[in-house]
Amino acid sequence: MTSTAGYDVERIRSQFPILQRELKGKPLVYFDNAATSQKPQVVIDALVEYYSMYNANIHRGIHTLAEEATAAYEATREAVRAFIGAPSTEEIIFTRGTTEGINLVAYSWGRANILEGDEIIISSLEHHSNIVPWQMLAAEKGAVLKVIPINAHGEILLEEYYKLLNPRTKLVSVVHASNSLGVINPVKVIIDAAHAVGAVVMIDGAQSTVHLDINVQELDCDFFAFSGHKLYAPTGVGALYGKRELLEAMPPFHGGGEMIKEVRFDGTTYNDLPYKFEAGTPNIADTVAMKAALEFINGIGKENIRRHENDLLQYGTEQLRQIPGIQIKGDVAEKVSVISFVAEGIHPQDLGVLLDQQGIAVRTGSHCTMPLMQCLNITGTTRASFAAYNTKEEIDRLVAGLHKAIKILR
Ligand code: 7TS
Repeated sequence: MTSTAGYDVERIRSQFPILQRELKGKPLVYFDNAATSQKPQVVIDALVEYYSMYNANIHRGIHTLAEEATAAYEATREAVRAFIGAPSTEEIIFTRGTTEGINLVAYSWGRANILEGDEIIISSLEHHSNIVPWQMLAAEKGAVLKVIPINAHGEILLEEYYKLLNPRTKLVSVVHASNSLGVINPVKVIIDAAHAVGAVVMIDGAQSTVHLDINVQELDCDFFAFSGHKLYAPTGVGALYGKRELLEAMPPFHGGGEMIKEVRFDGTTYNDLPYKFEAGTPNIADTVAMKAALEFINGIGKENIRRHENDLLQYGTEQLRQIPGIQIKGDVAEKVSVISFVAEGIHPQDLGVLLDQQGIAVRTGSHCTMPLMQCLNITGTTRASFAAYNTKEEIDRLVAGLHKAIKILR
């Protein structure tokens, strides 16, 4: 057994049906967890149970099934609140994921608060979903989008960030942990400095929420978005946290049922938080199952998972550093369990295809961070990202697979 003392990785693996699968005649090695994680049986069961036992539309029916579905949906809201340390469930809005959470803020808060000449700051590390909504907003409003530079390791240059801040800065939106490199940003420092000039701060927690302890009150961020599917929950569900006073002052994002108190042809009054931002029938089943995913993580203990993932990260980094011609990008101390690398003279996609032929799933390309790739002067990387169920044996298979692929491609 190669797992960290007390961490029963085989027991954890046995809860993920997909890990029994063979790919190209070999046991699947799934190292694309930063894109989406696999789902444990408890999450799959929660979906089946919902549809088998209490499928109904929520918040509207007075019949038993509707009450049960509503209770389960709202129980997830409480589980999310606790998971990210938010003060109240009114401040937790269910979304389709991080992308929708950021767009909600850009459309609702942004269009109400950003004026011509105002400045929005993002970082060089952002995923496209934390770039494009702000570009669209800036273009519409005549606002200015500024970008915090990074060094060659992918670390934010804080001194340069401080120089960008000024009284015209209205919003700072940065990623907590980079999906492409794994680098963890010093978000607390970034948030405090933004607040000092009166700016609002949004944190993209897509990659951090599964790996790091999140407490939005300690961070003091104004908005925080994450996706369920990266933390063992189904696709199509996530959450946005926002500070109550901001959410209350914001206009709705989508109009429709559920988000209203009263509708008349001569005017409509909007519902209270969080329903004001949840128009229409939501993704009930996947939201209900997200609670099972959060309980799965809490059951193992985030700290235990983190220790295990850090072991994998350290082991994998040491192994990959020994392969001639391989260079790790974002090779810094403060990282989540992502190893992104380039192999001299080899296109990442070719490497990905040859690894796939050996049953190893990695992600290749720009990882939806094209501007970051431009900053690093590369077109893309090969990325291996680890989850609670990965093992050192799997990393050994990656290393062997890389040797084999490099021999073929060189
Ligand atoms: N922000 C970051 C940092 C991300 O990693 C992702 C998805 C998103 C936002 C968007 O999340 P979504 O759930 O709304 O799509 N990242 C990746 C990835 O690295 N590979 O595939 C998706």
